[in-house]
Amino acid sequence: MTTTLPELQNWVNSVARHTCPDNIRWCSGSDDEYQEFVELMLGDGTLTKLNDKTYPNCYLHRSDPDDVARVEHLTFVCTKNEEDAGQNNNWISPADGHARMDALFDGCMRGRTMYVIPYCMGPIGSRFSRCGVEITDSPYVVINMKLMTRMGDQALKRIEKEGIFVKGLHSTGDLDPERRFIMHFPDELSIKSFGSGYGGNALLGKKCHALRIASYQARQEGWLAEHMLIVGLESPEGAVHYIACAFPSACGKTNLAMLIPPDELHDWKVWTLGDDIAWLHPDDTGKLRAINPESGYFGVVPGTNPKTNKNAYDMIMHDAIFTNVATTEDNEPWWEGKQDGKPAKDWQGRDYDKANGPAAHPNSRFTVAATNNRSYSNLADAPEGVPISAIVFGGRRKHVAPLVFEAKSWEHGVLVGAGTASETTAAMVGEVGVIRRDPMAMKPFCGYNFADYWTHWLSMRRHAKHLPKIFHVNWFRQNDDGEFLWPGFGENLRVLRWIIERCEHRADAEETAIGFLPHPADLDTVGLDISPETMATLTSIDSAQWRDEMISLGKYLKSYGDRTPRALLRQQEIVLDALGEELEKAS
Ligand code: GTP
Ligand code: SPV
Ligand code: MN
Repeated sequence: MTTTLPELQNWVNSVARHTCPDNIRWCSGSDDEYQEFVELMLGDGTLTKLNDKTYPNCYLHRSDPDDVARVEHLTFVCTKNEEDAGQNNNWISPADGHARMDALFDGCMRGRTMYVIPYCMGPIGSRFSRCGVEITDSPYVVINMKLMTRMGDQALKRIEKEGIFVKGLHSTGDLDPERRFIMHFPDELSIKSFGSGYGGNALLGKKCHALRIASYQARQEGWLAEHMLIVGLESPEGAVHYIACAFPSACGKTNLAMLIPPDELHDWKVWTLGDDIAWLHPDDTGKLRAINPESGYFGVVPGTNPKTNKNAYDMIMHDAIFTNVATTEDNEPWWEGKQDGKPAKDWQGRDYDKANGPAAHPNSRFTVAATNNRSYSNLADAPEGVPISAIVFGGRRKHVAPLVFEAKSWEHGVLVGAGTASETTAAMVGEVGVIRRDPMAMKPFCGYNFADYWTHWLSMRRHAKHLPKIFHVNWFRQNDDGEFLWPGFGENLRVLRWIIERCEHRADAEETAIGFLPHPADLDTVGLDISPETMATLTSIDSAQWRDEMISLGKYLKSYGDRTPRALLRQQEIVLDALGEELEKAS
């Protein structure tokens, strides 16, 4: 197979001349091809087969121990002007970026096969979908792309018809962290990634294309490409609301997207549209509609068990790829928080020894097709997407942030999003548990200057008349003993229910300086073992702490200089003034 599109053929030819592979393989995306690559990797040890009785068609991949997460310090956005990339990104000029990457790619595929993967982000027939072609020398990337995107023949047909595609060039190189870079050239719709085989570094359809490149295009075209799950919530009366939630990496998107209602809310239904990325477009009626550009999940494994998330637990028991989990004596996958079995070998294949740290890597992941998920929505393939009732921002905050609050307006909601802060997690290389600003959960993924991004968010007012309400949640509040105050997981539906009822103007709330908070009685806690004191803590704010929070946010926003939208600073001043009044009244 080759292609009828000269631009694609020429690009593949020129990459081949430059990287010197032994073979070129155009991927069709068929099941047979998937199996062929699995066999190839079982043969050379890239994959091992897991217990086929209990985990049919499941495979384990152990990555290089120095290649276990995204590398933000090695990720670049190469715009012509440095200011356009913004201080939120690493920058290097396109010419220098290409020169550096081309030197790395020179002859790097000698002795290897070069795979050409046409893919479509979003339903094949949707006008919102965008296509790309990833060239890689990693068959592991190919099988992951097969589970996570609509890839192969169908995508190639669309590319040949449209003539437009994102060019993604990837090589694992020698996995030397000193020779590892992920560079984006948004004006050329191209990506070059070298030296990593892991997740978002290597599966270029995901963060590189569907967030960094897409966010850049979305700004030019009047839509939003966001790090958000999309979930449908069906009430006992049969009304369905779709909400989109932006939480930073490893802060609960996958879990929320497929949550199982607690017994007390058993007559609610939850439908998963997406667990990581949403593309939001204003429609003709002035509403925002969302599609999930992906068709599979690359999810955090640790913590998954029948209690926290039975949907996820069950969906990874067949036809799944595990990366960097531990294994049991019976060759089943094992991870911290599994609540069953014990590890024999750790994620590096060593005999398990507590002294070596966790058995499964904290950023160990599963890859599955979305169709494995029992709660997968049949609207996930709808070309027009689903209408969004509420946008929810959130983070991992031990202190300060209450369980939930509602922004007072779209403009205030943009401030709430821009002000999101969260403790860092194992999803990226670096220290864990450090609070950092992660506006809209897009710090690692926004393909341009954050100040322009906030301006773009504010401008959605002009594109869409009936914008969703905006909320903020925090499932991760802790007491002094480091225990979570809120049970989380399925119980989060209680909070989502209040959010929906606010959208329907049916639920009560108290107005505070930072937004509307539920009174404890406004949240359904029937059957929950939670004290009134804890509920009071979760549903109130400390005005003095919030004043500090707002002052620091003001400094942060201003650090973006003249480009920071005045309207956003104005919102920050309004909240700060209101907090001042609250404090004065209290004293
Ligand atoms: P990325 O794939 O990195 O974008 O992560 P994500 O946002 O999808 O996070 P995910 O749902 O995989 O959750 C990450 C970790 O947080 C897992 O270990 C979960 O068990 C844990 N977690 C998720 N939801 C909750 C919750 O409501 N409460 C608590 N305490 N932990 C949670
Ligand atoms: C994230 O870090 O937000 C992920 C995992 O979803 S990765 O695909 O590696 O970016
Ligand atoms: Mn993510």
